[in-house]
Amino acid sequence: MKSGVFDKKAFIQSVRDNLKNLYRKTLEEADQQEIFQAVSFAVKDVINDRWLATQQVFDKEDPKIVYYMSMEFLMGRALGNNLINLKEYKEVREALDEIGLNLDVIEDQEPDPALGNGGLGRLAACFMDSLSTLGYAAYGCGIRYRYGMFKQKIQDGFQVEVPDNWLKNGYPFELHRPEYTYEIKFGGHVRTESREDGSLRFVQEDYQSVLAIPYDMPVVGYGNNVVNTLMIWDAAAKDYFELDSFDKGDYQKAVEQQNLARNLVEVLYPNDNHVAGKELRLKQQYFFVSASVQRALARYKKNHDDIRRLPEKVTFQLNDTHPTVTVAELMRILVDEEGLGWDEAWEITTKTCAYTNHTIMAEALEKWPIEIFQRLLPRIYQIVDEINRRFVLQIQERYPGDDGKVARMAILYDGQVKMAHLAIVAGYSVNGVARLHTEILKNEQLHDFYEMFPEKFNNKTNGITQRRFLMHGNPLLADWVTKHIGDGWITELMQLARLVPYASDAKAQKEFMEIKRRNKVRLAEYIKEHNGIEVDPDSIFDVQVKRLHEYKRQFLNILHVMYLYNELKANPQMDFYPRTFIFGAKAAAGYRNAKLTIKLINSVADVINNDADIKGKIKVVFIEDYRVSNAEWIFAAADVSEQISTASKEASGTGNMKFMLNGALTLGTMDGANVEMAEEVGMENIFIFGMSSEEVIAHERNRDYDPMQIYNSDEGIRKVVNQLVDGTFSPNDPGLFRDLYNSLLNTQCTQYADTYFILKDFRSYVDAQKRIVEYYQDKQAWAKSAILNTAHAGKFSSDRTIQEYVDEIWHLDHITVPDAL
Ligand code: DL6
Repeated sequence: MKSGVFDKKAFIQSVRDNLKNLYRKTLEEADQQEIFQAVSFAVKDVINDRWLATQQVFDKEDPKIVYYMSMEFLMGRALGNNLINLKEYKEVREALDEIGLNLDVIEDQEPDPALGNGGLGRLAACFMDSLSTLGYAAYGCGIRYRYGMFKQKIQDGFQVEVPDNWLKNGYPFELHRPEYTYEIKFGGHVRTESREDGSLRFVQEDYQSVLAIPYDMPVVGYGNNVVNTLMIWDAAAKDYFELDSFDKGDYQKAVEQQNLARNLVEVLYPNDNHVAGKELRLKQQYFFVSASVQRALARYKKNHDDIRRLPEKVTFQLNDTHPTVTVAELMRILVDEEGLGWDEAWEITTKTCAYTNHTIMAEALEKWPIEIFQRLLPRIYQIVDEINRRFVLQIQERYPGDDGKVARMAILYDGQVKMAHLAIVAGYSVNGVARLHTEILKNEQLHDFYEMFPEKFNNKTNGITQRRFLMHGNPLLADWVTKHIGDGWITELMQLARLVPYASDAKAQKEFMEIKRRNKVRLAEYIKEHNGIEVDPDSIFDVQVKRLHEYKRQFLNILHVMYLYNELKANPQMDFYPRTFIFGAKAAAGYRNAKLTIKLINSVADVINNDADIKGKIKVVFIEDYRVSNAEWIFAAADVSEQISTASKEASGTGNMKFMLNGALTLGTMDGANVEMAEEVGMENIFIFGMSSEEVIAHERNRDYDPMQIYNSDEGIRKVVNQLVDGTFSPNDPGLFRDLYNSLLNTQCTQYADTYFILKDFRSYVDAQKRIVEYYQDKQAWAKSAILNTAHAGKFSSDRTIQEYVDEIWHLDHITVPDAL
């Protein structure tokens, strides 16, 4: 298959050849997994030509490169996405069709590479897609976890975690690169010796070491021949290869090094917006950071003699604080290996590293006990200690006598290493991920730092890639959009605004809603197959899919479902428009209340779905194992998108944007990027409820919120809260949901009761839900709003976000890759 010109015959031949070479089988003998592998290798063949061509452009033009440092890349399946970006999706589908193969079935064989938890990891994947599509040189740097995000099974309504062995059949889109192996050192101690010129040299001794070996994955740009690289690191024991230690009888050390290597990359920590503070996690961080920085510097040094000019060609973007040791590792290499003085090294480092903050949740702020940090990374600790010493002097000079400032801002304090402080002090840019979030960082969370370094702070509102979340996930709507405004939106999403006139056009409305219905039928079939539940495609599909976290308030949603059910039970004849409430969420394995909320949703579903009295007017569905691949179908089918976090808590959200792009109307709080979505689409096309972030922050500051008052004065609320403990939804174990009940009312249980203001926002949420149902019944008005949501989603493309990072932070050079030979 030649790039640009799709040759059907050659492609089929390539698939047949691959089957022969990989499995010694004919097309007729191969199973679907084998066919997936063979098709993927045929596609990779085309990608490799462009990948090579891109590398040649890198070598020739020497563009500045961004290294996107991230513990997580939630890539999702690659085959379909690669075909789309190669602009050969339809051609390949037809070619396969001719030989009796179905591309949907083949795509379904691919494991869902889930090297990430949720929003942060998926954002990194969207950014890689946009970097390639916009023609900028980039490496994603991460870890090749053997087991990604766990697979979720629901058993008896409870979440059960099952390991995700995504590599078991081999992954066709990765390339093993042992020639770029690096050694990473842990532990031991640091010896100081004098150089000839009198300066000091620091030598780490008695350490344990591990080899980092990269696997490269191609990231294909849309229709432009650019292929960037995601390099994810595997670990191997050094002595396992050299067998030296065995020879010397140092068997114990060899075994330890093997164990270290095996454990390091074994599993992704399944926590979203929460740190567990495990030693192994810090090892993972240093492991991939050290390897990536070494590879980046080796690449730079291949073509440049002067390390002082590194910032002209290299920038490291730290995706949250997880890769913050980048700062100290770069200092270590510059000082210890390149022989630079501290000031020179610091000058380079602080022009090369930039930091993105993704959360204000206190439990997600990374702090490492000094004891662990120093023991695992003795030389890195010395460097952090020196950075801290100098920074504290700076604070004291600026705020003489203000010990509070030092206490709040120091990097090392109270026996802890505060990673966000290190990232801010060393970073040349600090950005939040939505305007409101950035303002909260500046005015509340990071106010002291903002006061000291206002020039570092900036906002980059998140975005999503339309190639995956419209073209691939919703081909019917993608074609409809193209039919009306041409295909420019695929790379310039702002062009969607040209759909605005169609929002009032009866024919366009009918077509748009017909597409929505077909997507609802597709999802209804999925639900029937996976949950055994019949749902009515003409009911309102009200959807909340995201990680399960108390601040995201799935609990509020299900309490409202219980409330509606009570109303309908009390008055079965009432006018009631059929509703289907769809949930999908994974909870961190050790997060009790989150897991209990999943059980509650499933228990409520059991009772309501099986209650003949309500005649199927309410259905509740919990979709098992919510992940990138089924998400694409869910976004396409939603009427209502639930974005109901407690205002101020959701940094941005990106699911909200995917729903909007697919024509769902948002039911949300003024939180994260919802604020900017409302601004784009207009308040008449979005349903906003609940307290503002200012109100929430004021209550938190004054500690004056009392949920018991609401419970005592509102009968409807009291009834649903009591149902948590009276056995209505858990007749065999009435105490099952007591912890959830306590979280609302009992101050003993959390810092304060109802931390996330569920009862406070409950009535406002009920009202917004009522408005939605009324509005939905005005078919024309709804269709108009739905089209306007798609039409105004242009701002939320990750292409726009990346262009802003390039213009305002990274200053990368644009590259053009010619057609491969
Ligand atoms: O920026 C991506 C994504 C935001 O859209 C979410 O609002 C935010 O919760 C999430 N943050 C994290 C932080 N995790 N840690 N640490 O996942 O980032």
